[in-house]
Amino acid sequence: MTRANSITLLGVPFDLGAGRRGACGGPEAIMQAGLPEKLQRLGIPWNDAGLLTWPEPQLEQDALPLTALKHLHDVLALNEALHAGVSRIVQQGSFPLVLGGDHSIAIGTLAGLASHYSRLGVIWIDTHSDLNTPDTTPSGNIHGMALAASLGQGDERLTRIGGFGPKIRPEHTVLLGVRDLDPGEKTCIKAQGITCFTMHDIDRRGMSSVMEEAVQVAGKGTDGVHLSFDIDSLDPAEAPDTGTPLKGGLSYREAHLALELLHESGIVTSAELVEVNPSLDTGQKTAQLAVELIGSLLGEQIL
Ligand code: EXY
Ligand code: MN
Ligand code: MN
Ligand code: MN
Repeated sequence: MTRANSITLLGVPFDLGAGRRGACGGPEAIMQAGLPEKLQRLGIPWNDAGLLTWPEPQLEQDALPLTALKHLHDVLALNEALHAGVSRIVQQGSFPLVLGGDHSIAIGTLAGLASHYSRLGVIWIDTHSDLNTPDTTPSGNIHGMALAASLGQGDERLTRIGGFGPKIRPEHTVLLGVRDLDPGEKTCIKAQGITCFTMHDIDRRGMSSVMEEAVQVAGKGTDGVHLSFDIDSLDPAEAPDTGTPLKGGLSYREAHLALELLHESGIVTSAELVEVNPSLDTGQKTAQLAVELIGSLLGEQIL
C-alpha cells in the first residue's frame, strides 16, 4: 500500500471477455467469502466503491459478423468506465483493489493507473500471458489479449482505452507462473524482451529467488507497480472455480509466498484479482482462497 491512505475495493462484474460465462459473479463471491472481515481484522482503512456500472454498448456484438474480437463493444464500454473508476481512486490517494471479472478488465484498470503513473511496472501472475492479438488469437476471447493491448499491441480500439496508449512498457513488465503460451505469444515475449518466469523457472529456482528478480524488474525506474493476479495461476486442486484451469500450477504455499514477498517489497501501488468463477459451483473454495491471498498481499502475518 505504498503511499496510499486507504484501500478502495471496486468490483467489476464482467465476463464477456472470457470464453465461459460466470466470472461476473467473482466480486460478490469474494466479498461473501469474507473480504470485508479480513480487511477489518487487518486494521487497514478501506472503502467499498461497490460494483462498477457501465453503459450498454451502442453497437451490439450480435449484430456484427463473427470477428476475432468477441464482444468487442461490451469490452470497450466496460473498460472505458473502469479507466475512469480506477483513475478516480488513485486521484483520491487510495490504493485500488479491483475484483474481477475476467482478465479483459485489466485493460481498463491499467488505463486508469497509467493516467497517473507514467512509468508503471506490472507483475502479471497467470497461467497464460494474455499476449494475443486479433492476428494470433486462437479463440477471439479478449481476456487472452489484455496484456498485449496494454503494451500497445493489437486493435487500436483496445490499445487506446482512455484516449492514450501504450499504458506500460515491456521492460517493466514481468510474467510469473506461466505454463500455457500460444505460438504468437512466445514470439511476442522474445521480440519485446518481456521478463517471463515460467512454472519451470519456479520449480528450478524457487519462488523466493524468482520474486526477488521480478521485484527488481518491475520496481526499477518505475513510479508505481501494479499486480495483476489471475486465480488460474494456482493449481486447479486449490482454485477449481475458474474458466481456464490447467494442472501444474502454483501451490497454495507458493502463491502465498509470492504475495507475502510482494508485500515485503513495499513496491505495489495497486492490484486486481481476476477469473474467480463461482458459477462453476464447487463451493466457496476458490473465493475463500482469493480472500486469503489478498490477506497475504496486504501483510497478514502469523506473529
Ligand atoms: N491463450 C488462450 C486464448 O488466447 O484464448 C487462453 C487465454 C486464457 C486467458 C486467461 C485468463 O488468463
Ligand atoms: Mn454483447
Ligand atoms: Mn489472464
Ligand atoms: Mn489465465
